[in-house]
Amino acid sequence: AAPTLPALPSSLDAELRGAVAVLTLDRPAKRNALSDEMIGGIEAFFLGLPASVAAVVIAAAGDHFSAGLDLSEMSERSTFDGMVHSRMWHRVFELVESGPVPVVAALKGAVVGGGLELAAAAHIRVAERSTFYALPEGQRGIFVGGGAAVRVPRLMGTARMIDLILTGRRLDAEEGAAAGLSQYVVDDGTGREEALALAERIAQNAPQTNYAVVQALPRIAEANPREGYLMEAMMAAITQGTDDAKARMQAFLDGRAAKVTDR
Ligand code: 1HE
Repeated sequence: AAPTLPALPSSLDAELRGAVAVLTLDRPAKRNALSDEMIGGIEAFFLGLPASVAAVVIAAAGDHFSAGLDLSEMSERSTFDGMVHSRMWHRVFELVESGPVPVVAALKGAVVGGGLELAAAAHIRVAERSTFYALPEGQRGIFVGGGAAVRVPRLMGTARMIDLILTGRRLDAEEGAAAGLSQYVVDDGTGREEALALAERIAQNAPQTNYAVVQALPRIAEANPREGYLMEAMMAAITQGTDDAKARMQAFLDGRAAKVTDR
């Protein structure tokens, strides 16, 4: 049977484009503010990815990637509910970061608060020039709760994150790229296509290499070097032992594979 994606709430849209699945935040009237419904839908999307999917793009409808947590859902929440809510976001964004395949986020406009937390869980961020980043939690009287305290310092360093949250200031696309928040800056209106092109290229990599990059590399980078080197050696051995790797290396030696200079 043809692969299908799970049913999603109307605030999200999903599309299969060959080996790439595109998830679109589709609540532009509310600047893609992340409601509980959307967080649940993101979870359903990642849990229901067909095995034929080798890479994911997260894009957004409208002018903004995401204005972060849906503040209209917050006022009724008790302290304990807040704890459970934050852990729900952690669970879902962990699926983004450590799911089966690489994820490319196409950013534009506001990438703010929880929107930056979602973006930070992706593996590659492509930012249109319109992108601006901010952590307005200081003005709202709250703290980050979707993993930013762990993931954002990894990208930009703790001091830069402290500056963002204490001052509430914005970084534009170029400043964000220089600080480590995105790996690419592209023209307005092209982010989704650029992210798709990257995802299509990623989908052509050997699955065992993509798996090692998503599952092992972040752990190795944070492990003690002694354990890190051992994990690296195990992943090197596992990947190179596959028939797929042997065939790809032979193809290069026979002059049938792309050279680095062809890319
Ligand atoms: C929202 C939200 C939201 C917009 N929750 N409804 N995030 C923030 O503090 C960011 C708050 N948002 C903004 O600063 C601005 O909306 C934007 C800069 C993103 C966009 O500005 P603009 O002028 O294009 O749109 P707008 O007129 O402000 O918003 C359009 C509508 O979206 C409006 O609703 P409407 O019914 O009056 O049309 C807004 O109320 C609504 N809207 N953002 C709910 N965030 C797990 S912890 C994570 C912690 C956080 O994420 S804190 C950061 C929250």
